[in-house]
Amino acid sequence: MSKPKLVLGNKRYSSWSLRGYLALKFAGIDFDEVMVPLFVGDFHKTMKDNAPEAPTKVPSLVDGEHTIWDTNSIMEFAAETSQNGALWPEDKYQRAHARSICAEMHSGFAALRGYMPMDLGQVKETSDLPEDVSADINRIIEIWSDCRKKYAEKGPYLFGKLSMADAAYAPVVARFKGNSVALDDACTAYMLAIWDLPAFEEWRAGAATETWIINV
Ligand SMILES: N[C@@H](CCC(=O)N[C@@H](CS)C(=O)NCC(=O)O)C(=O)O
Repeated sequence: MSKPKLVLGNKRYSSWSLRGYLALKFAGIDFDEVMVPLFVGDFHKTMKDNAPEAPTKVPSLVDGEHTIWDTNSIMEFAAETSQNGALWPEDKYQRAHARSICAEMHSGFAALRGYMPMDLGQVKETSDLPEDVSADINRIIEIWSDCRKKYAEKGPYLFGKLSMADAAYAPVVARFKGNSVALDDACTAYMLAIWDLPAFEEWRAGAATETWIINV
């Protein structure tokens, strides 16, 4: 049987693709990758050629005749197909909490996304942040701090054990590191725990080989 195929964008820039990739890696699912460089040539046609049922956005996952798109769905599918045990917390209230923060990430933080796009190729100092960007950062710090306070005894990730919530927030780690956002000790420790995940290291190694430059 052929492997599922993850259609993804540039590793340097594509934050949604990173979430889909980590979800599959956390789940221990073996997959092939098809890279569609964003904003290069007829990239929407290339996305469509690779995943005809999906919208012209990355990531999408093609598994035989089935296509799964939109990152939250890929995370759910990966968790259901996991070879590595549960990737949502076992307690139903903690699971609901994890899904709440994933949904919040999926539908929110527009100011942060716009002002600090993921760019794994650069690190800069940032000062005088617009108010809405600071508000998004403060909200993420609130989410992380709350999780770490509640679940620290179980391990170093948002819900102690690694979960899909960590895949959802991994691009924020890249944004915070790339923009030298100051964090307290607990959030810094969380950020480093995610940054050092072997799957995230592999992703960054891939990003480092890319030659496309997008003016973000
Ligand atoms: N809601 C989608 C968002 C996907 C998305 O916006 N992907 C970006 C790249 S990170 C994209 O494909 N952009 C191309 C375009 O908008 O034309 C998801 O969760 O997967």
